[in-house]
Amino acid sequence: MSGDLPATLLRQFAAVVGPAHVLTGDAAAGYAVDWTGGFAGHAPAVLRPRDTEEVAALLALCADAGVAVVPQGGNTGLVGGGVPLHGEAVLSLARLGRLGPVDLDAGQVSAGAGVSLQQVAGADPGLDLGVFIASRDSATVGGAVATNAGGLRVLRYGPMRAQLRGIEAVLSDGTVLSHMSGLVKDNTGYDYPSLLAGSEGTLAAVTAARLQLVPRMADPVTVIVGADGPGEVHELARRAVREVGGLASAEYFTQAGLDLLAKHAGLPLPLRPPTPAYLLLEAAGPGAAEELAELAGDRPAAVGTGAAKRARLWASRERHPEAAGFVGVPLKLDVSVPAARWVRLASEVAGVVTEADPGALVITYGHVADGNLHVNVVPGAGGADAGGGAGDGRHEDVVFSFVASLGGSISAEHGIGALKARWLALVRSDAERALFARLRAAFDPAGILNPHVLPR
Ligand code: 2HG
Ligand code: ZN
Repeated sequence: MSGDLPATLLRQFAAVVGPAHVLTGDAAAGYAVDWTGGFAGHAPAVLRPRDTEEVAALLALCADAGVAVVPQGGNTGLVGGGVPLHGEAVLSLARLGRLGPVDLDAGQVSAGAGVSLQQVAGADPGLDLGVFIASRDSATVGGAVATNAGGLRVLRYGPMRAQLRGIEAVLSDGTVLSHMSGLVKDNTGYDYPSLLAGSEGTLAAVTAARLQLVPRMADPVTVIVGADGPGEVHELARRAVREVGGLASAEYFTQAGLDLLAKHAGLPLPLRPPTPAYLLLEAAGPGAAEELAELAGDRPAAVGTGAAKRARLWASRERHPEAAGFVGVPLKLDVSVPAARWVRLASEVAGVVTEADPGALVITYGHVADGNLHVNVVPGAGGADAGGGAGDGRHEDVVFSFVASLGGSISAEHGIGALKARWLALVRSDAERALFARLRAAFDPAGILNPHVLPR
């Protein structure tokens, strides 16, 4: 299939990165499908530069030739934003793996786009990365910035955008932008690093980031509390945010997800007897254990201090993204609503889906203190959204309309990607989308960067 691009262009790519790093045919196939298997495309070439200069040279060639490009990091995205669904070339940033020395004065580190989040987290024994996601071993800095990744500690440290103290990125014409000095106070014009966070590869290819690190939690305590439903979970989480000083996580999941994980992955249940809903809390610092115990009161609870026990408790929550996948190819809907409406969302969304598709399986879980819920849907027979959203779209329609009616967002942390582009107008006005398109034209006049996500 390398015939999709002219042989002369492939030779020019090879002259930049070396022939071993221009992949075509079978060698390119793994870069064209996402983790869920729901988004599968075709890449006429996968380009694997090793540094910023090579990225710049490749993008300039693509812009001249009018070749569309999808930047790709660890390929752990869930909305089809990092795979070539329309025959784009893939620009893999995975080889940009240079990691810091840690600047202990500032508590910061500079990391190449291809460095994994786990490598950043491990850069210094006393420091940690504030963004903590289940895919941290594969997810990379470039992708996490481009999608503004959230995860399990947002209530404490914010999403990836909040860790950014600088960025290096390449525009589609090959211009290198670099603002990596890591200044905390720097009011010298537009904060374009912040704009690139969450831009999903449409404005520039992120090649490196300057990241603020946070103090590593000392002796964290994890507790899973059993609850009768989302209302009790929300009430407890709200109290935890106010009463537990060192709180880092407040995570929701249900027995329905645990049952699938027990059946298909042999995961042990965290509490016996099981309860309908669960809240996982994690906190550190003086008094954390006592404050968590006080909060749990006489509810059923499991407590863990120490890495092995905590990991066992976390598995109940962290493995939830796999649960629906044991039954079919899941649609991954990631939504948020104002805090006061989260209980309605968590209680009613499954019914909203099954009213539209009575055979659908719905598994919900998420980051309760952020108003964020993950709605994983396996369509019933005949209701499949082949290609993760390219089908009839009725599941997205009903969930996103419900969320919009609650004043929420159709993407809390995963992005718009290919999955949600059709529904953006539910939550962003004509004026906003027109501004998005103008920003995009200013950054990428050639229109080659991830053309099929976000409005043009
Ligand atoms: C999580 O919170 C991730 O586990 C993934 O955001 C959610 O797979 C999903 O839908
Ligand atoms: Zn999440």
